[in-house]
Amino acid sequence: MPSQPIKVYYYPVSPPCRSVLLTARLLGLKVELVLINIMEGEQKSPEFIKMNPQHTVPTIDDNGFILWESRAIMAYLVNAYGKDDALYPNDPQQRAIVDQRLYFDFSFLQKSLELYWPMVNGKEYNEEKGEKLKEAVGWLNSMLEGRQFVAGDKLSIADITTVVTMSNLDSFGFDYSSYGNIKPWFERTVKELEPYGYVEINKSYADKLASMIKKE
Ligand SMILES: N[C@@H](CCC(=O)N[C@@H](CS)C(=O)NCC(=O)O)C(=O)O
Repeated sequence: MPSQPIKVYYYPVSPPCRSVLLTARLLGLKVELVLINIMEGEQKSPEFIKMNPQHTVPTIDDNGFILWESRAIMAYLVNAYGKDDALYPNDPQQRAIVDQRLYFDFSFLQKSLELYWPMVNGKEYNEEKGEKLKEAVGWLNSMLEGRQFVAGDKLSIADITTVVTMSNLDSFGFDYSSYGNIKPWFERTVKELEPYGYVEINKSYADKLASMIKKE
């Protein structure tokens, strides 16, 4: 365990922040939360830029070790503090599948925010982006064939990022009922994460993000 609590610079509505907080909870890590109100531009302060020139949350400070990019942070936390490698396996091939799912979520599924975020600012639903998203959700559905979790039979950090993305979609009203493998995986993953603050850390803020869109 770290000698001092790890500082997590975060904004609660931010999906990647939610993924990091869920991972920290699963690992039983003590964290010191530092709220950065990105809606007020606090991430552009000289102090924050000095630490993270890319000015993004989440960013962590683990006793002087600074890291940003949620998926890199999640992998680091498991590598450094996991009691075992269950969430991010050491086996090269198993880890490669987890990495593939992490990159898939980052490159395709999570792009869904490019569909929904402009709607917060009053833009129309974009059909072309909507079709691309449906295709990506279809790929996720195929990857889940014969698997309990996205990368195999155990929960991994790839399930955490993916469930955060998919919960946003769920709250936005995306209908994934026709993708037969997704609902059971989603429910299974939520059940695993519920004892670790799933509703408080993730679901409530996915709903909040969606309400920002519906308000427009
Ligand atoms: N790929 C990054 C995305 C980080 C990111 O873009 N965070 C947003 C909030 S969701 C942010 O900090 N925006 C403020 C800014 O870019 O100035 C991750 O997964 O950590």
